[in-house]
Amino acid sequence: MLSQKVVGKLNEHINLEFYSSNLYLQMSAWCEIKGLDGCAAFLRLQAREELGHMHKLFKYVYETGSLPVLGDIAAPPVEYVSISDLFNKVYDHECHITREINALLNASAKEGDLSTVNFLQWYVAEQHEEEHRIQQVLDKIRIIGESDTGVFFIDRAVGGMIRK
Ligand code: OFO
Repeated sequence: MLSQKVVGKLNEHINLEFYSSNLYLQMSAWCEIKGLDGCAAFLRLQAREELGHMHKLFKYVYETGSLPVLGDIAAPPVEYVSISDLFNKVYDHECHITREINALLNASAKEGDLSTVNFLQWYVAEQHEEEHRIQQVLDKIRIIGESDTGVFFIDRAVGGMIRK
């Protein structure tokens, strides 16, 4: 049984994961129309994973006898200046999500809700992995450079990072 406070925060986080999925799907469209199909595929997969994170939370809330509630989801931005601008925004967003997960975990611990603390450990590990993966993308962009040819090789490198 979850406290109302924890349920409210879990529901807020369900929406954030939904937003993350929409954000990355929208970013994939920007990449597609620029001919960056490797980056687009990387972001589409990321969008699917975020949807999975949302469903995992949704299931946890109803499995513990509470009602998951979907709220309004803001529209994501549609324009980016460059591929580095886009991936810097992915990185900033992931850092934001990490802070939110940490706050959620701390709030659950304060409520003495050890089941939710335990459940959220998976998200802590996932955030670590995602921040690292996006940092790797930013490293590749920095090393290769964003000349026209550079962007071609960045796209190939990012496409090659897709997890099978
Ligand atoms: Fe949902 O994994 Fe990052 O944001």
